[in-house]
Amino acid sequence: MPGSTQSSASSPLVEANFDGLVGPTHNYAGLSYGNVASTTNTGTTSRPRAAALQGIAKMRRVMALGVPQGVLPPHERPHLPTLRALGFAGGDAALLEAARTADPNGVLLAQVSSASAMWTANAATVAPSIDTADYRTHLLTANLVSMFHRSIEHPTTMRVLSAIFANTARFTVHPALPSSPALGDEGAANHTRLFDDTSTGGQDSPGLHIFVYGASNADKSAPRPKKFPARQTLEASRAAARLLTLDPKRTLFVQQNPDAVDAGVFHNDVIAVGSGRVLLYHQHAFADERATLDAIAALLPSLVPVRISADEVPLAEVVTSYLFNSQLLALNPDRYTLVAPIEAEQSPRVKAAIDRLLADTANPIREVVYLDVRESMRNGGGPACLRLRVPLTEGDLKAVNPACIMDERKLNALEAWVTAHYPEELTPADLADPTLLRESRDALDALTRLLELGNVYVFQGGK
Ligand code: SUG
Repeated sequence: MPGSTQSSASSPLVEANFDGLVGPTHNYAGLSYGNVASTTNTGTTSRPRAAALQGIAKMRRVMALGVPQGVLPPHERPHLPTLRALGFAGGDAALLEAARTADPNGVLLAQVSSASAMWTANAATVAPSIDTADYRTHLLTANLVSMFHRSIEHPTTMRVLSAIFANTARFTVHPALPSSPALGDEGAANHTRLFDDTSTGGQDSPGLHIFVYGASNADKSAPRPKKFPARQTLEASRAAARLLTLDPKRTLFVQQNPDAVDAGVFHNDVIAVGSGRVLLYHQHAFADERATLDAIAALLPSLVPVRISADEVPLAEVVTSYLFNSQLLALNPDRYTLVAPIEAEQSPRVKAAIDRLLADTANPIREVVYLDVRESMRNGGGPACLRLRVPLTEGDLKAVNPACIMDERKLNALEAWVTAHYPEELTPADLADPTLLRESRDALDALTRLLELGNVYVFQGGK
């Protein structure tokens, strides 16, 4: 294979998870139209320190289950380069004051202050070396154009990913697609890689890549959501598959159910999760359930579909419980683990559905772990939103910036760093305070040294 750097034949993949660290400006500003939790909690008081510690506790728990655990840093917020790009001028404090005065409702300041980079399932779409034309791991940075506060993430995400996956013989990090609504791309939240883990190949098996889009930009006559935005376009998904150099014969493009988008399912990972040979999904996940399942089974005969019907869990409760935003860990072909938000345990109907599927030996999901990521959940981000899955060979894993791969000592150091730097509480009104900006910069400066990232932020001179 031209450009091949390694043989994939005898190198089993291990799925590493890169969790986003919640940033010090974590707040509830109601910025995401179509995301029910974000809208419901607008203007309420957030707890950045607790949010970051909940995220670290999740990493610790998942790491203990045997998953290599990486971390992606928060972005610099408030993002003053965006205010300058919008014509505001002056020093730091003057810029914040000008933004506050220009928009007394505080929306602009909230948009440049959101800690939304924590949801790293939206950072990029990933294809492991075993599936790509040049046997490199490819990562396509997501443009996140649908929401202004998220559309400013991709330049920093690109720099961060390039600093972590810096070995160009093994990794290719692609810049985001052009920032047009025609090419709205929300990353791995709308992409699932399945593989046959029962064959002798096990984790060596090539993947089947399922891209789920909200609407086609080109085909305006096709069904589309009527109320809320379809954040992922078919055209963006197709471009992603090309850039990741995937085999078209092992790639599927599937439309999300437009009614589910209108019920608050703004990403596919709010209504389906797949891993190994298992696809856990809701009856209303896809525009055409039968055709989707048939297409997947044709390419992956060992597929185990695990269906939850609307009778068992209605769509509204899918959205409030985030049952499908669980992490599904295929660590052992006979024993999968579901890492679910505690909100799923607290809903009697959802808990009963989980208990039913754990008892059903027709699927390999045997265990559930409920975790508290409530601060993130209140903005519509569950356990699965908080992590980017990166399947790596042993050699790939060794080539990742080691300071970003966690162990107990590094997680302890991160906890101490959060406790030293993060505010306990924040309201949207606090975002104009220059002290918060200063303290956030100090925190990120210290973090880039802990994670050995170099100068990835603009305030540090990063470009
Ligand atoms: O893009 N919420 C994020 C949540 C992203 C969840 N990610 C996945 N499903 N993979 C979003 O809507 C809310 C910010 C606010 O309102 O303050 C926000 O951006």
